[in-house]
Order: sequence, then structure tokens, then C-alpha cells
Amino acid sequence: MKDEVTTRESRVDALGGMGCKRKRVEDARFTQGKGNYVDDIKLKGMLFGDFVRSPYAHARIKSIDTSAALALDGVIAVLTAEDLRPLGLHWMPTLAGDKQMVLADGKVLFQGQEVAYVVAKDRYIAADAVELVEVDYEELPVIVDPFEALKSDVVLREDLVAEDGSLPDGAHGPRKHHNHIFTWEVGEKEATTQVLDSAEVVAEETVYYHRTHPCPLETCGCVASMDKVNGKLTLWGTFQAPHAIRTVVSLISGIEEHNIRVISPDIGGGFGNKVGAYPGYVCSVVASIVTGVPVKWIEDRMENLMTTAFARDYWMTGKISATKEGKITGLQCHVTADHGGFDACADPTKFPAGFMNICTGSYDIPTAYLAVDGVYTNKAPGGVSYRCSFRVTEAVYFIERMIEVLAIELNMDAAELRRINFIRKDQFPYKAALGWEYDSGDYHTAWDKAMKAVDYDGLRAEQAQRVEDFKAGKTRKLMGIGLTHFTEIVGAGPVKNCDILGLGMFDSCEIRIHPTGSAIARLGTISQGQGHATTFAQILATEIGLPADSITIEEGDTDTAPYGLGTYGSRSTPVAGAATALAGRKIRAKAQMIAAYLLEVHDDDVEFDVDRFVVKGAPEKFKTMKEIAFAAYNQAIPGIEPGLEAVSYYDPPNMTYPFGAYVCVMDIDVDTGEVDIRRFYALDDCGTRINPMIIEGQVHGGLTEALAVALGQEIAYDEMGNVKTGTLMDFFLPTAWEVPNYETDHTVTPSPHHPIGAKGVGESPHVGGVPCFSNAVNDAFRAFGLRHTHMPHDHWRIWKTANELGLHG
Ligand code: PCD
Repeated sequence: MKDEVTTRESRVDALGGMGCKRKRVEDARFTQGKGNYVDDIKLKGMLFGDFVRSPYAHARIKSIDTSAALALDGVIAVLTAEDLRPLGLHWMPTLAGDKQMVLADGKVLFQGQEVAYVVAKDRYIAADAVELVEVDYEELPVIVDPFEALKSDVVLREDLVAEDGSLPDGAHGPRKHHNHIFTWEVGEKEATTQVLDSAEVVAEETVYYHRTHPCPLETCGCVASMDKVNGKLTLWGTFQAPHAIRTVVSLISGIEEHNIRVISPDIGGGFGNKVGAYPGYVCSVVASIVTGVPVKWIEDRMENLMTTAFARDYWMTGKISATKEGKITGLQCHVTADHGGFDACADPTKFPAGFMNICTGSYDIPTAYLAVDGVYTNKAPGGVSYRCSFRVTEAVYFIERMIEVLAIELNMDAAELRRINFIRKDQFPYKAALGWEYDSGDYHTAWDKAMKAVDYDGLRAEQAQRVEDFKAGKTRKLMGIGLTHFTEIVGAGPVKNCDILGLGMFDSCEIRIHPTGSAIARLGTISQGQGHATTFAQILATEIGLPADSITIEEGDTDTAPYGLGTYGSRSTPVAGAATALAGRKIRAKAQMIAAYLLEVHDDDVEFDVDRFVVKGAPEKFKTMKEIAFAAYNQAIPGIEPGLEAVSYYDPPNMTYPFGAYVCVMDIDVDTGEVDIRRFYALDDCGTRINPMIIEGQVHGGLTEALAVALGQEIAYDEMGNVKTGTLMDFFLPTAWEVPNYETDHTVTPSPHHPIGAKGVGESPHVGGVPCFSNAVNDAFRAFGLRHTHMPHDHWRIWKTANELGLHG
């Protein structure tokens, strides 16, 4: 028999399970233009929506005249807040417990805000009609600086001030000023102050993480189709959380949830941009309900950059203390968080500043205190976790800059300072001063491996020589060595801590095995390019012993997929990946009973072996999973239901804490401000690795977005609130030209609580990459007296730094 001569190893290989570099199954369609994106959806009689947007950042709306637009041939309707008011849909709830105007209700609060929604027969007519809507604005004073906002008499959110002038509490407690949103405090204030006051060495710095924006290739959009005959609404859209969108649409429209079907088809990148709900979705749904035909809305690039959810915009002022020998004793951080016109941050409810309280980083810091003040300004709302788990990138940038500044203060090597403060392997699970319990880590091993790989001492010697040469006039190029050791926190859940709009952050997987031994598994998450169809099949192949190639993974259709909270915050592997493994184990448990019956032994006398159950002690007696699958459908087995299906809803006991050690080596031309990245070494530890090739791709992508953010990508405003970087001419999107060669490496420290030991990885390279690039730029100037300079480090800013340090002679 063929099976008897097949080795165990070759049976493992044939599955294409965990740990192998399985080729991405989705790429067959993506690379041949066969993907099915929202804008590919074309329905009979479909109409198109487009927005009239405010040219002003702060203005009162005195009147809107839609008559000329309505008179244009092909225009079906023009919606304003007045039309939505009777339905109660002129405002909508945000993910952060605030509310946001769907269409301008009396005033506008940021440039590009939605004022009216034109519905027309095609996109071009809609765009022409937008030009014909006449809006009479009265300009109001504009506030773009959050510190100014907290002092100003100008009230941005008149809806949040009571008639007697008092300030009602916000979603996160009392407010200090009419432009203040919340204060969030974690840790021990008094104790930290005491530690800082009595410390031998204290370093202090203000670190600004500039406002930027995720820039997926595909912008946001949707197609709403109300079928008035059977009362069903179908909504296709670029949603990172389709089930949550279904629930929200049901709650705000009153349509029962079973009558709403939300479909996320292929998505051209998400990066956090597609987590929240936008006015375009609400207006398209209303327009379809009113007209009875499908309505499509797709943003253009400028609309995407200027109006959908921003990222970062955190002013972080910190103090870090240490002994003379460099042992860190305390950390304090105050953040002024610019949230724009509405608080629409996509964070779990209890965390108004996301997971900013991971800001003690990879270090054993006994005492810490964090306070965050959220502030309204005349900028676009949002606050998404652009390739990071809810403000983790801000937290890591903060601590990794503070470590560098402390190293300067101590006159110490920054690599050594890190090494003596890392949480030790034997301290895990480690309870951090700001509340989190890190599941596992081995930072020293990773760090030493990184230092060795790049020949750290050699690099420092070369750098010292370069400084000499520069001073001697032999070169105009400085050398920077950027170091970062980051710890991430990904995989929200636990339901007890984390919910979005009251929806607990669990996730799910449902598996059906077909009689011939192939399968379909559906998940509550949704891939935006990460390769879920490839990797989740690998998890299952290993768990249930059927080849990955025989397993279809389906996500994104709420009519068929089990409820889940979606894909962002690198939560798919930690949460849905765990659900997948556990659903697989349920399948295996039933398969075991079937196998025992077929082999005429007791359940406990068979054991799982790669792709089969064998009788213990008699390996020649076995039933393959394929045979068992067939038996599940064709045998009447006493006491066992026919069929082979399982579902698992997984509420993780804790988050997972991936980490990594990165080194960047760059040359900086002092006269032009240009940087040349000579080397970038990235060691990632994401626990058990499902697909090393996909991980490498994730690291390349995350590092490239890190390079973008650190070296130029920014949403900048002038003092009038005009967005200065609203096109790809001004907004930096790196191409092959700017991207260096990345060297990837890894260690494996499994998560102790995850069923397969895996942690997330998709965001790590971004979270670790941003401080690493930034530290390299700062480090290049350390020998010339620089402590800290703000990102983004574009050529002009670098030139300016060099100039301010007197390096231009
Ligand atoms: N993995 C493996 N292993 C491990 C882990 C992981 O293999 N250990 C793989 C998985 O399976 C997948 C990936 O890797 O496939 C990823 O994963 P994760 O980490 O879990 O994540 P997810 O959840 O899936 O996803 C998410 C992420 C995010 S978050 C982001 S931004 C980004 C990243 O993802 N995005 C994106 N990546 C990416 N890619 C692409 N292509 N696209 C996109 O869009 Mo947020 O929060 O949203 O901001």
C-alpha cells in the first residue's frame, strides 16, 4: 500500500501546514487583475454619490442652495442635514463615544467636512452637480493648535456646552474646558513624582508624533442596495470590521440586523483607515432607501487624505529617571492629544488613548504615571491605529526616544542602557507599572543577536572616525546608528477589558468538512492583503490533518461568517487564529470518536498522527482524516451525529506581546539633508511562526510605512486650517526608489496562552521601524550636541537641524 511507504515527514510536507512558506493563494487573482474590489461592483440602475465639502476649517453655514444642482440633467437628489434630521441621521455615533455630523448641521469644523451629498446617474454628473451647490459660509476663527484650543474662548463644539454655559461630562468623564474632551490617567502620580524628584539623573523631553494618515492603495467606498420588495439591505464596502458595521447600521437605521448583509469583498489595504464608519456610508444607505436603487460612493485620493481618519498627532512630554549607573527608576508622560473636530478615535471603549500605557516599553521600570488630555481642534476627526495596535506606535516612539535622551544625559551608550534595563526572561509573565501583564519575552537574546549581526562595536568605531573626518573637513556626511527594542501589545480582547461600542472583542471560526475531505472555514476577521486565505488554512491543515490546498478560507460576508470584530490591531492571528485552532481541535475530537468506531477500538486507544488517527501501538492500523470525513457522512454511527462541523468563539485570556530588535545605519548629507539608508536589520519575535514568507512580507511592508512616517509622511495644516498635504504630490508615499534592502531575522518565544503560541506581527515592523529611523537621524547629530528633533525628518528639516547646530559653517 502506498501509505505504508510514505514517510511521516513527507506526510507533513503534503499538508502545507504551519511553519512552511506556502505561496499566497490569493495572489493568483491579485496579480492577474482578477480581484473583486468595491469599485468593481456594478449593479443595474446603480446611482453615484459625491460630497459637497467645506473649503473652510471653521465656519457657520448660513444657507445651502441646491436648486442649480437639482436642475442639472441626471441629478436625482441632493441631501443636506435638513433631509437627514427627520430620520435622526444628521449626526452619528463615533467609535469613541462622541457623535459626529453626517452632514454639516449649522457649522463646519474642519476643511473637507461633508456638507451635502449629491446623488446622480453617473460619477461625472455628480461631480459637476457638487460644483453647482451654493453654500453661504460665515468664517469663524480657526484653531489648529491643541494648546491654543485649551486657552481659547472660541467654542468649537457648541453642541457640547449646556445652555447655562456649563460643561456636561464627556464619554470619558469630566471636561476641563469647552475644547477639552477627556483626561485619562494611569499609574501612580505621587509615587512617580517622588521618584523623579529624588533621582540621581533625570532626562526630560517633549516628543511630537506628527499627524499623518494611512494611505491604502484603495480609498474608502461602499455600494448600498436596498431591496424594497424583501426588505433587505446589502452593503458592500471597504470595511475592516464588517460585523460591527452591520450592528451599527442596524442600530442607527432601525433596520433589523437579519435584514442587513454587509460584505467586505477584496480590500486594497486597510492600515486602520477602514475601521471606522464614515458619513459616506450613512448617506449612501439613506440614498438607496430613498431611491430604491443601489448607490455607490467611492472617495478620491484627496478626500481620503484630507477627511477620513487621521493618525497620531500626539504631543508627549516625558521625564525619565535613573541611577548614575543607568538603572531606570521612574517614568512620567503627559500627552496632549489632538483629536480634531470630533472624537472618532478607534479605540476599545475603556481606553480613550488606546494602549498608550504600554509606554514603559521593554524595560523594567518600577514606577510610572501617564496622563492624556484629548482636545478638539479644527482638523479632521479619526485617530486610527495606522499600522499599530491603538496608539502603541506613539508609546514605543516615546519610550525609545526617551531612552536615547537618557543615554545622552548619562553619557552612556544607548545599546548598553537598553541592555541593563530590559525585563529579564525569568520575569515573565511580567506585570508592568502601567497595568499590562506581558505574556512572554526574551529580550536579551534578541538584542545580543541583533548587536552581533550588525557588528555594533564596529559600527560605533566607524561612526567615531566619521565624526573626526567631518571635523577635519574630510567629509560632509554624518553617520547615524538607530536602535530600537520594541514591545507591542496585540490581540484585543479579552472581552472583559476590550469592547468597541459595547461589542466584546472576541473572534470566531466556523469549519465545515465536506464528505470528500476538503473543507471551508469562515472567520470573523477580514484580510486586506495580509494573506489570511493562505495562513489560516495552514493552521487548520496542521490541526485537522487535511491539506491546506483542500481548505477554503472565507471572510467578510456577514450572512455566512460567524460574528467577529474584524481585522486591525494585529488581532487576527492572536484571536481568530486561536479560534481557528480550537475549532480545528473540536473537529479532531469528533474525528477521533469516528476513527475509534471504524477501527473497532476505544476512543482512547487511537491517537492523532499528522493526517490520520492510528491505533496506539499498532501504527499499521489507521484511518486517514479523508476516510474519517467520508465516514462522518455515510455511516450511521451509534451515539454520534452525522456531519463534521465545528465553530469556536474565542475570548483570549490576555493579549500577546510581540517584540523585536532593530538597527538602522544611515548616512546623512549635511548640506542637502538627504539620507541614505545603508543598512536596516530587523529581528522580530512573533512567537510561533505560521508562514515565514508572509511574515517577511509583512515586515517589509511595515518597515516601508515606518520609513514613510519617520522621513516625510505628514498631514500638515496652515494656520487657516487648510490641509497642505492633500495630494500625493505633497504626501510622501515611498516607492521602490526610496526603499532600502531590509535584512530580516527572528527569534521564537511562543505566547504561553495562545493555543498555537503565535503572536501578531503585521504591525510590529511599523511600530519598531518609526523610532529606529528617527533614532538614526537623531544619533547622527548626537556628537554635535543634538538631543532631539521632531519627525518627520524630511530633507528640509534635516538640513535645518544641521544649520541650527552650526554645521554649515
Ligand atoms: N502571521 C504568521 N505568523 C505569525 C503571525 C502572523 O504567519 N506568528 C501572518 C498571519 O497569518 C497574517 C499576517 O501574518 O497573514 C498578519 O497577521 P497579524 O499580525 O495577526 O495581523 P492581521 O490582524 O492579520 O492584520 C492586521 C495588520 C494591521 S493592523 C495592519 S494596519 C496592516 C498589517 O495587518 N495592514 C495590512 N499588514 C497588512 N498587510 C497588507 N498587505 N495590507 C494591509 O492593509 Mo491596523 O490596526 O488596521 O492600523
